[in-house]
Amino acid sequence: MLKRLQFLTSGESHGKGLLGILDGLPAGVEISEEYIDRQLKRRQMGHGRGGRMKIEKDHAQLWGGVRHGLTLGSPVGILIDNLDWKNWTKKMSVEPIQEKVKPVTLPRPGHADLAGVHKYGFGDIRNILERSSARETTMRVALGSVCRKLLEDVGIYIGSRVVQIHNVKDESNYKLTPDEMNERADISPVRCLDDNAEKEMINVIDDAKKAGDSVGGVFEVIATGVPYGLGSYTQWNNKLQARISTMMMSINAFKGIEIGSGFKSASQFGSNVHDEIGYENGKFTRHTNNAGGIEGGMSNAQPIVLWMSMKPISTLIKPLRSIDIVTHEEKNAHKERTDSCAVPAASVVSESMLCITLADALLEKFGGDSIEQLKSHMNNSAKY
Ligand code: EPS
Repeated sequence: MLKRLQFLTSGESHGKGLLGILDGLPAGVEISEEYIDRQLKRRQMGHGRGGRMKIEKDHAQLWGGVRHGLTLGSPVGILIDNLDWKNWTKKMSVEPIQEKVKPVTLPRPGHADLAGVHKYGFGDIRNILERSSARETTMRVALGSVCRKLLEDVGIYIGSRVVQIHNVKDESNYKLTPDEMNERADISPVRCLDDNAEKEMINVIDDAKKAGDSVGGVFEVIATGVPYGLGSYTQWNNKLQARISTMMMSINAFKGIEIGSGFKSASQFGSNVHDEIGYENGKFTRHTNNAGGIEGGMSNAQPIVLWMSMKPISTLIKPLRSIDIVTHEEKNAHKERTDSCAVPAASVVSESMLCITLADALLEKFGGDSIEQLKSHMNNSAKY
């Protein structure tokens, strides 16, 4: 559903590292490894992460598309080494090896394992789980950061906060800019803005961890500074909410997305749902933002507001029942190092996917081979 940008990632969770290419960006966007690393660090944090995040110190190496700190308009290439690779050189060797490596044969309910072995005809679930691991989202954050920089250059900002973990909710309402939201969320171990809810969220994660279990949750993602008219009502695949949803629902373990008042609006009268229009200082305004910044498949210059739900991670320390794919014996599912909760990290991944989607829709509407051209096109025709 991307119209102007393209991106691909490659790499296994315990392979040498991750590779990413982002094509279609204009020239002249100021970007550095340090800027990308700041976002990568945000993804590595969060109470409930497992041992892997103690091993990794994710660092983006810019391999192409950037010269003297500015994008060239050519594909941006990024490499991120897996520091854990040194412990997996045999099990994950690219070359054939003499030594026998014990295959993984006990599929984890909820993961890609069982459908994956049937689809590809593998006898070793490791061939599935390495790529279906959420390790891949590291590269999405790296590529998304380059888009984030472009958006910031034209006044579009993206932030997020955790709203719920398991059955603990933060029900407060906040009126914060995305930067203010991230500033507060990033110092919370669960990216939650309410101190009481934060404590309870930490407890619920600790309890799950002790029980060898996992928990999911809900988070909010917002974008401000978006002008009128990204996306279009003219064709199904032009609609902005469809483009955002495709990108969001491609993130591991994501189970649902709500836009604006989302599912809640189903039980309301239309008169309570639609955002009345006002006019102040030469601009149309809205009394509310239940639409979450999108009407008729287009941005309407109000903040874009999304709520996303993530299921509990399916790799469990206390595994569920499963069947061996070779012997068909009933046994417990495969145990692999895991996180008891990755909701805070997922909120950062989600921000990054929104950055790519909005940068794409912005470039589609305003065009430009350089950031200067994009800015000048926006100065001429963007409406807020
Ligand atoms: C992850 C890396 C993985 C897991 C986690 C997310 O590393 P490892 O498998 O070496 O511990 O910690 O992925 C899963 C739990 C999963 O089921 O895919 C990461 O970098 O975010």
